[in-house]
Amino acid sequence: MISIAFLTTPGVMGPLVDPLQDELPGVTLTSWPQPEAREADIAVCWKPPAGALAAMPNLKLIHSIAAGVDNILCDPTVPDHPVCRIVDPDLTAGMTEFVLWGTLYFHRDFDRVIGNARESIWRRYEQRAPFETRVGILGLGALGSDAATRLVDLGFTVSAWSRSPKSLPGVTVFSGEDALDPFLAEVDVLVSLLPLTPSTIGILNAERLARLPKGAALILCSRGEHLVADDLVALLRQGHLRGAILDVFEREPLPSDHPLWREPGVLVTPHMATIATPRVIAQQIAENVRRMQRGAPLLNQVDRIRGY
Ligand code: NDP
Ligand code: OXD
Repeated sequence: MISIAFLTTPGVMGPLVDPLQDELPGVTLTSWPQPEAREADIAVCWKPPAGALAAMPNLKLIHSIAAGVDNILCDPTVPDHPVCRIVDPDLTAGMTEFVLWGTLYFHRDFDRVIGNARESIWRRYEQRAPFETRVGILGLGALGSDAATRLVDLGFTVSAWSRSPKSLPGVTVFSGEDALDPFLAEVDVLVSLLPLTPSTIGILNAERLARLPKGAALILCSRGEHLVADDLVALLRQGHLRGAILDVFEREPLPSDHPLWREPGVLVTPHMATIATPRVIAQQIAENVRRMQRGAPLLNQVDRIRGY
């Protein structure tokens, strides 16, 4: 019988227990650092302790409970087993909702109106048509493509940046590092949906953010490590950038005394852009366990070389 070990931060494992037992009757579930966890065949991970996966001699499959796998691959000792992630229509729909909300927050001036309301200021801003707002999406994968398509449906002018050339109806796609600066130069609302890899860490730094037109805004939904937060704050204070919605941070939860909570123009959200349900996570893990057992190709396996 198959055995699964949870290598996660506290609180993550509990809600997965019942759905996994329903999906895989008879499965043995353990949790790191229990001694039995070392003997498990499958590791279910979110931020596994460094070195732990390398210490599991029977390990055959490493499964992220999230779309991102940076929390696993950041450990150079991770053994060379398949690593799979979560891709799900409802997870995608949740991210698209967040991106649409964030785009409208700036496009319809809610950032300004909410600030004005706190000071009882009645002020209307000139309404713009959606095509007048250029939304640029960094990353055109499972999440970025859906958000881009829905923004096109609403009439926004949409561009995107990916590593390899791509084509998506209504979206102007830029690809490769050389295309990043020209892409940024034409963006009013920049949405980050990149995976965190050695090529994308710190990508939103002073030099890149300064390429955005004056008055542009940022929606950071990817990972905190993509952003050099001090550079963002400097550009906000200089008036080059208008505002930012930050959903992800280098340190989470963001400490209550962190200055970003109080930085004018910054709205902090608690890594909630989208979240897969325990039922969906369990179904996808179980499906991959069954595939592994019968030697079938796994779903949503990441490319260890690319890092996503
Ligand atoms: P995918 O792997 O499906 O897509 C990644 C996209 O990024 C691809 O288009 C890829 O290009 C592009 N990309 C990767 N590296 C580069 C690079 N160096 N230069 C240019 N483009 C690059 O990922 P998902 O869409 O599923 O998820 C994206 C990220 O969203 C996750 O990794 C995670 O960090 C974050 N996330 C955040 C959540 C939240 O609640 N805040 C929830 C879920 C995910 P190409 O197409 O050419 O391969
Ligand atoms: C994810 C996340 O990667 O929640 O799924 O950030």
